[in-house]
Amino acid sequence: MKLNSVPVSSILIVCYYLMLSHSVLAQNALVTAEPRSILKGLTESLFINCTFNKSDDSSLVSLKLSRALSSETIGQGYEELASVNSFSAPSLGNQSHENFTAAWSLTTTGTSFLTLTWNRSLDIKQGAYKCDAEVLNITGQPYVVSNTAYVSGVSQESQMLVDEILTLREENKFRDAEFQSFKELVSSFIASWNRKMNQIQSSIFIESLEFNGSIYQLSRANVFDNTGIAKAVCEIFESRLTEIESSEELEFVQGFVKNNTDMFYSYYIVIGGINEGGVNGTWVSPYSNSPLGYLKWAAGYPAKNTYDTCLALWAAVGWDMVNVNCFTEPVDAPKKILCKHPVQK
Ligand SMILES: *[C@@H]1O[C@H](CO)[C@@H](O)[C@H](O)[C@H]1NC(C)=O
Ligand SMILES: *[C@@H]1O[C@H](CO)[C@@H](O)[C@H](O)[C@H]1NC(C)=O
Ligand SMILES: *[C@@H]1O[C@H](CO)[C@@H](O)[C@H](O)[C@H]1NC(C)=O
Ligand SMILES: *[C@@H]1O[C@H](CO)[C@@H](O)[C@H](O)[C@H]1NC(C)=O
Ligand SMILES: *[C@@H]1O[C@H](CO)[C@@H](O)[C@H](O)[C@H]1NC(C)=O
Ligand SMILES: *[C@@H]1O[C@H](CO)[C@@H](O)[C@H](O)[C@H]1NC(C)=O
Ligand SMILES: *[C@@H]1O[C@H](CO)[C@@H](O)[C@H](O)[C@H]1NC(C)=O
Ligand SMILES: *[C@@H]1O[C@H](CO)[C@@H](O)[C@H](O)[C@H]1NC(C)=O
Ligand SMILES: CC(=O)N[C@H]1CO[C@H](CO)[C@@H](O)[C@@H]1O
Repeated sequence: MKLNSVPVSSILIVCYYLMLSHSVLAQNALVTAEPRSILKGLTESLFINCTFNKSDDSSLVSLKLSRALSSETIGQGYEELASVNSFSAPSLGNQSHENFTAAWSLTTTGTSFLTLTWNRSLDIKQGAYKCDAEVLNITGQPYVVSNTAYVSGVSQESQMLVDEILTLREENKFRDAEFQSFKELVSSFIASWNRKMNQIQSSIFIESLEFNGSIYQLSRANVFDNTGIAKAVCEIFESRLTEIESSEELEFVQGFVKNNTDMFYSYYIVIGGINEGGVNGTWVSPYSNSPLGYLKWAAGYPAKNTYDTCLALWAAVGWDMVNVNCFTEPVDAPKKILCKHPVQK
């Protein structure tokens, strides 16, 4: 009996170990941006740190940082900014075009990093900054783990305030000392505001990776509310209730919600779309009021029920679209909302 139980438990331990190390690995590459929001003309430095923590079953070959500047170029590819590897000299390819300073450390144990710092406000750019760690796993197979940090502008109102200050300086209405202190006041106000918003945002939402120039935000809490409230919650974070525009987008969103909901509940994820014309009415955008361009109903939907005027993705039908009564919530089918946030303004 004892002899028999040994191999079984060893196999379980090995399986557990492989599962564990596999799931840890995906999170081993991280990229952080400081600050995450920039004020054009006022923010004076941008710090991007791409890090990789070694795990027992992998070794790091290289770290690379690249950037997609705008929503037009995101998806069409990233421009490499710098890379370092364990075999040859670092490639700081675009340093002369970019005015960044680089620092790095590649270690065989612990944390490796590649950081880039821009220290002039003119050189700082919004965009998606991607960190790629090329890794060899225990069997010597190479693969790449990636993560992306988004550096965005501030709200239009905040930027208008900044532009106003910069204009006043141009017009010499400010003495230099006055300008400096005003600038510091505004910068620190906006920075602390942004920090708060970022904290609130990450406690309210799970964020997706970028798809076609946007990220998606899935509410952590289950909401018991209607499309109007869902819209308002998205709006606070300068997002919109997700309107799905293509089958590719639906597939991405389905993958994201699948990855971030547990299997014990038959969740409804409320997305953008309303039907005010009764059971035979047209499904329209809650923003433009024009008919939705893309719909993928689950079999048997839309249900002909006067109260089911809210559009959702439903776990029980493979996350296809259903119409649902937004004002009631069966215990086993809680509702969440999905907002969509452009990476770039
Ligand atoms: C790497 O390890 C350090 C120290 O334990 C930790 O602070 C950091 O968050 C880790 N980074 C990643 C990407 O896991
Ligand atoms: C980048 O982040 C890592 C992990 O948090 C840290 O060890 C490293 O010192 C950072 N690099 C710089 C230049 O601050
Ligand atoms: C780099 O900075 C210098 C001044 O420090 C500036 O003259 C030059 O135009 C900058 N290069 C780029 C590509 O922005
Ligand atoms: C800022 O960048 C310039 C040009 O790259 C460099 O000469 C200067 O030392 C940097 N200053 C700081 C504080 O890093
Ligand atoms: C190593 O990577 C290859 C290719 O991704 C994969 O097929 C293999 O299962 C990995 N081995 C381990 C032990 O993770
Ligand atoms: C990407 O976004 C554009 C602009 O919103 C849209 O027209 C296009 O259909 C989207 N592409 C996909 C594959 O979803
Ligand atoms: C969902 O998880 C799988 C497996 O980890 C991953 O390949 C996929 O990119 C994830 N999808 C999204 C949209 O995050
Ligand atoms: C909806 O359309 C069907 C089929 O055209 C019709 O029989 C039904 O009476 C309509 N219902 C309403 C409430 O207009
Ligand atoms: C190696 C590399 O990425 N070079 C790029 C540096 O920047 C210029 C201008 O932004 C690009 O044209 C190069 O392709």
